[in-house]
Amino acid sequence: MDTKDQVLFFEGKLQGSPVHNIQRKVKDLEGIFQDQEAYQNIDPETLVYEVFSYLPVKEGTEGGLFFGLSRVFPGLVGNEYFMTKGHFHSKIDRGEFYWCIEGHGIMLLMDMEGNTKAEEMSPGTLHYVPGYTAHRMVNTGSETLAAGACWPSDAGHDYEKIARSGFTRKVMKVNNRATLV
Ligand code: S6P
Ligand code: ZN
Repeated sequence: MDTKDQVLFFEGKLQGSPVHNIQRKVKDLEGIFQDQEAYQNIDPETLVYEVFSYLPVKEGTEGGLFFGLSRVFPGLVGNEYFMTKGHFHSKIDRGEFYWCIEGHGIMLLMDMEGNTKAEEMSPGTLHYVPGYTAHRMVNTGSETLAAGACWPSDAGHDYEKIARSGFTRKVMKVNNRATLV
């Protein structure tokens, strides 16, 4: 068997020659966190999350699937937990599955009217992101929050809407507890 292009997904890692890695540092997340002063005071090189992805077909292909592993590190910007940028899909009706494999956090889901739903993430929880729904992972724990994800290869990412108006609710540390505000 030819193992050159084999992809392995175990022990919280996605490995193999076809796997891509993207890192998002504090300096890449301008405008995402609320507390600007706290944001400016964090080392811009601090790693907030990384995404490993396996894209077996060309981006935009109809009918294919992509696979990813997102790892959000523990941390805070002011009182706001480290989280992913969050996005709608460019083909906005496209859905996605996420499942948590490590750590604790919240999957924030927001529809186009701005209604937000928060789903608790812990190892084994499964999360369906319907179409027309922005999604973001928030690490409320003290370890890395890791989740696998699978989405259609023609979904794309629309970060613009979130950059413009954000999510209507945020997950903050209030009295030592994760609170939706
Ligand atoms: C792709 C899927 C994930 C995210 C990843 C990072 O549709 O939802 O792979 O890309 O969790 O989040 P973001 O918002 O920075 O793309
Ligand atoms: Zn997505």
